[in-house]
Amino acid sequence: ALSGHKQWPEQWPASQPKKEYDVIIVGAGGHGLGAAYYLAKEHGITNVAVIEKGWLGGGNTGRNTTIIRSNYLYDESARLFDHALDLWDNLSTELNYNVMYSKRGVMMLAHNVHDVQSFQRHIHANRLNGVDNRWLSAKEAKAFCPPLNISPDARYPVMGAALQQRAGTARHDAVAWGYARAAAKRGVDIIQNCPVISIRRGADGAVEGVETARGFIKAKKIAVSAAGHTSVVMDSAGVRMPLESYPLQALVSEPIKPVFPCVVMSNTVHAYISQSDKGELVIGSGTDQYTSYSQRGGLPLIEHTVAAICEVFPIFNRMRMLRKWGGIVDVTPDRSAILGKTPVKGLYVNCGWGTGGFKATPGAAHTLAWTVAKDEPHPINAPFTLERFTTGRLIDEAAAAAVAH
Ligand code: FAD
Ligand code: PYC
Repeated sequence: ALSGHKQWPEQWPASQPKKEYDVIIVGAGGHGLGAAYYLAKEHGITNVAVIEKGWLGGGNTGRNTTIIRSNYLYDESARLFDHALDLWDNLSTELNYNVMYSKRGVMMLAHNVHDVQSFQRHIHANRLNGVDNRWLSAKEAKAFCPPLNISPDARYPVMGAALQQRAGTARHDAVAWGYARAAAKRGVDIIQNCPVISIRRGADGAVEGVETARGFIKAKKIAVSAAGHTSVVMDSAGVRMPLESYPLQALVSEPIKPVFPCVVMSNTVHAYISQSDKGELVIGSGTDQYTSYSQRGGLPLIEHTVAAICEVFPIFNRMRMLRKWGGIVDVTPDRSAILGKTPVKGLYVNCGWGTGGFKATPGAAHTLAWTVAKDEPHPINAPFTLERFTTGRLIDEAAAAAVAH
């Protein structure tokens, strides 16, 4: 640091766009960068550009509360999220970059009979799928997380909790940086500050390339991984997506000594909390109630969330909050992702992760790379089609998404 960072090696080169690529990925979040990495590493496809309108990792990847878990209800989701968890296990070694994956356990609080029944259903479904999840009484929940208020007089009494011990958190920026560095080392171009304005299609309907702020770039295949802006980018290719974009907000407190050993989520009170390795409490809300592309969101949501946190964890009553921010999340009608081919030849999409795609990053990226390379669904992403909204074969994960929206 005393060198003013002048002697620090470059992590990835600032690439200039070439005229043509085999694959262009729109969006340098964890999902897009990860897909580029797996395309290069597992499929030998290195003539790839990841094109980002801002700075890499500056979208939801760098704005999320980093909760990683796989306790979803349906078999399709269990396979996808558990595949991601398997990849998380070894990601730091794989990328030679410490993504600080910490399996500190995610506990979901039940505050009423509906919560108890719903979580117990999830626990049974998870265990049938080999996903770890177990029921804790209120006392056991407090033993696992001592700051928890389990008084029966509490405004939101705790009736028990579901605990996924293998779940936890990771350092979000490191995920983007690690994938970026590893992809660039294998020849991928990462082009920042270059908005994709539209996707151009030829007379036969297949993709031809992208119009960008720095001119037209030709590509045989295009994968859109643009999170909250996916519907806009896809619209330019003539594909209407079943997505709504909402702000989702988070905030952090001033840093304090370690007091909070795990992650706690409460869907009913619309709040979730963990403590970062820097000491800040990391807190998040439900989505704003209106669609918007503003990356900030409304203050009433934050007030509601902080009030709920103070009720459930009275020891935090006098904490000061340092900063808050928002990201734009892309929500599907069944709260599950859309991941794979589209009706347009050469066009692929990875979106609809809504409030919960960080945990899926390695799994989504890994299976998307497979689909782009082979032009066919991966067995794990095969159910997550765009067509399910016309066939009706939905994967309704509204309850497991856990964040109010
Ligand atoms: P992003 O990281 O958003 O990347 C998409 C990129 O596309 C962006 O960098 C954007 O700038 C770029 N882009 C968009 N349009 C264009 C264009 N036209 N041209 C070029 N580039 C473009 N998930 C969890 O699993 N756990 C959590 O705890 C969690 N908490 C969250 C808390 C908040 C406050 C928010 C906002 C989200 C949270 N999520 C969480 C959701 C998670 O962050 C996202 O689902 C995930 O990060 C999506 O990753 P991505 O790579 O697809 O998107
Ligand atoms: O999907 O686990 C999640 C999550 C937590 C906070 C926001 N999303």
